[in-house]
Amino acid sequence: MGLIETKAAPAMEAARERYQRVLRDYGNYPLTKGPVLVKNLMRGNRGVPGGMTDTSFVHPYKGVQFNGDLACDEAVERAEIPEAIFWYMMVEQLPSLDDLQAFKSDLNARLEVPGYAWDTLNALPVSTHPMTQLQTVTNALEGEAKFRDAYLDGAASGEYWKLMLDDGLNQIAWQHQVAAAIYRRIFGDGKRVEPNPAHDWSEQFVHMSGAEDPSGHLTAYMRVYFISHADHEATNASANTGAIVNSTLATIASTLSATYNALSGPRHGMANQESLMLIERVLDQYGGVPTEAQVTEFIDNLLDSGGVLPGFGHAQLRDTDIRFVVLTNYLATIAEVAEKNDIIRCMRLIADVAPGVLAKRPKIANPHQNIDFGSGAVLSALGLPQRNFYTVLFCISRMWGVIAQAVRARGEGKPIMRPISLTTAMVEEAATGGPEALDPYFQDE
Ligand code: NMX
Ligand code: MLT
Repeated sequence: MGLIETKAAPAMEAARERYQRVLRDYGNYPLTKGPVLVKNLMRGNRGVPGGMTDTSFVHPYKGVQFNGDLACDEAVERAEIPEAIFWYMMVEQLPSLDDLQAFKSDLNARLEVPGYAWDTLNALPVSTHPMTQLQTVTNALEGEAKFRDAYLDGAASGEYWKLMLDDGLNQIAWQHQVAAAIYRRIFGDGKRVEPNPAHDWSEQFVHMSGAEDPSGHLTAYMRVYFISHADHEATNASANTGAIVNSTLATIASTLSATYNALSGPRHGMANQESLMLIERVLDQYGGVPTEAQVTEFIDNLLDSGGVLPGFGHAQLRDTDIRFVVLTNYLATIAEVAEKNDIIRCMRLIADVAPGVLAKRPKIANPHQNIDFGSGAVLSALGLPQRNFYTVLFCISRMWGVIAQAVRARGEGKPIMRPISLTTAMVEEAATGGPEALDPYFQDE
């Protein structure tokens, strides 16, 4: 039993007891002030509580709060590395230096990636999108799941979280290696670089990717990046997908692969790639950093032609994403370079101008920047301009939260996720005949 399992065990036991008690004592209490309206359902369940996790909450104005109390900026300051945030989500306390050292050693002992993962990767054409390469190798690693064998051997349900944690720690030790190998395959000389156990996880990633980082700024930024993207409550599209898949008792590898598939869409994790593409398009169209009037004109034209401005808007947030602020604040450490960098100058200009332009379109609920508008621009300024790789970085960040959520869900004894769905005719029936018209379709509790 590793230290994180020992330390997480009391938190997990308390979480299970609390989960069962809340269900038992409050199961029949109403959860929301008003009824769920037809438009809630028809607009992607917006505003409807659709999941439950204690690893983080997303406040509409303040943004993500790990374990419901540690804001993103504080998390970056106090945890410093994603390993510590994972520990926080699992153990409910930040690790001591000794805890962290033991945790790093545990991860380092798992660094050997099964050889067939590399064979699987190398079987794909180099031209395959980096996200597809990541999803494919992650899915292939399913074969390593200790949970699956133990389950088939009749493991007790109380043991599930430990098995999922064990598999999850293996994935943590492998995923940055897979991502770095994909990067080198597509953008480098194709040779893999071994991880250095003396490094932390983020340092290992930068080292293995072969990216130039003589100043250490890229590594420092990656730590901030990985923490900022690590978790965003249970119901964003990727975490929700992962939670559903894991609730079927599928393996952590399948859970991650499904999570990554959800992240691959441009309304979600691919918006970071699209944001940088947009900035480059603006620079190209105006022959350099445009004026405010030109940015306004560009956005108006984009929206008038039915386009979407990537990196703006959010399904839950209603103000500038704290993660955008945290990531772009990093530019202060490379202020001189940033001032002269056209991508950064253009990103900042659009970030200033766009909210006013978007706010004139009342249908857009949140005209502010989200994490994706800044994350890639900073990466490009730090020497990582390969934008179709950016969603891979989002994936190996989100991995930390999805594993923590899955382990906790199994520890709490949550059941398979299975909400009811309605036909359009039923929605019309409820709207015209009152909600009781749907009674025959609901199961008895
Ligand atoms: N540019 C243009 N139109 C927008 C934008 C935007 N940035 N954001 C919302 N709208 C539109 C949206 O398409 C919808 O139009 P319609 O009714 O014609 O379908 C209308 O405004 C209402 O949408 P909202 O209720 O404001 O947003 P919703 O909760 O449905 O969607 C996003 C949230 C994030 C999908 C949406 O804001 C968007 O597409 N943003 C751009 C893509 C992006 O940045 N995604 C990344 C999100 C963060 N992440 O990391 O995943
Ligand atoms: C995320 O980090 O998952 C995105 O901001 C999307 C979301 O929360 O809905």
